[in-house]
Order: sequence, then structure tokens, then C-alpha cells
Amino acid sequence: MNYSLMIMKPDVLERNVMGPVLTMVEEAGFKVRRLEIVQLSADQAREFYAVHADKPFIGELVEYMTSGPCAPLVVESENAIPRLRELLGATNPADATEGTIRARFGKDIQTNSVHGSDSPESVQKEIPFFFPDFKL
Ligand code: FUP
Repeated sequence: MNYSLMIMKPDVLERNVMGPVLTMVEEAGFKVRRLEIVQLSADQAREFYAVHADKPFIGELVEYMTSGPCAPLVVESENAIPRLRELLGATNPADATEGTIRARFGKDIQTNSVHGSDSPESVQKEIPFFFPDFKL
């Protein structure tokens, strides 16, 4: 799978750091194939994070993801899924390796600035979720 779905979460747009985040993505060798700025509804955020529906943090996660616009993008490279996860860093920015996006921009485990698909199955759901006409 040479594509993955990334999201620049609302804190990135709120702090005007889309540019530096995108620079890190481009400098890591990814091609940006689609990019959109969208305001998610609570229903959309719940659908996107359906696997976490029963988690105690789902309410706060939906609140954060709908707190302002976010920017989903399709990125392309060889081995895009693991390579993007490596660039993003650990889910909790406190555990993220130096030089990763979450280490540089993430605030805490919830406000962690970026999302990246975790498997080919996720990519096949997440790209059409935001870009229904994208040919995988
Ligand atoms: P990731 O795949 O790195 O995005 O991480 P997860 O799928 O485990 O979690 C999805 C999102 O849930 C995270 F980006 C942030 C949020 N989350 C919390 O808010 N609290 C937690 O304890 C764990 C995850």
C-alpha cells in the first residue's frame, strides 16, 4: 500500500502550524496527493473513531476533533503506512521520538496534532471517508 491517510488535527490549524507540519511530511519524501480543510460534525468524528466508541475518552476526543477545522490529506510513498506512523511518532507526544511531528507539536495524548492510518484496512476506510472519489 503506497497511500496513507493523515489528518492535521484542529490544534494544528488553530496554532497556524500547518506549514511546518506539511514541510516535515514533504521533507520525509511523501507526495501530497489530496488535501482538504473540513469542519467535522460530532457524528462524523464518532464515525471516524468508531473503533474507540466504547473508550472512556471518546467524548473528549470527539469534542477535540470538532473544536475547529481539521485538514485530512492523502500521502503517497513506498510503505506509506509504517513510514507515516514513524514520522508522526508515538500516540502520546511525551513518548514520541525526537524529530517526529508529535514530539514537536503534540501537547498530550489527546491533543496529539496528527492522525495516520494504522493498517491497509484503515486506509481503505479512511481515504474514502474524506475523499470518496480517490482511486486507491
Ligand atoms: P493513533 O493510532 O496513534 O492515532 O492512536 P489510537 O488509535 O490509539 O488513538 C486514537 C486517538 O484517540 C488518539 F490520536 C488520541 C485519542 N486518545 C485519547 O484521547 N486518549 C487516550 O488515552 C488514547 C487515545
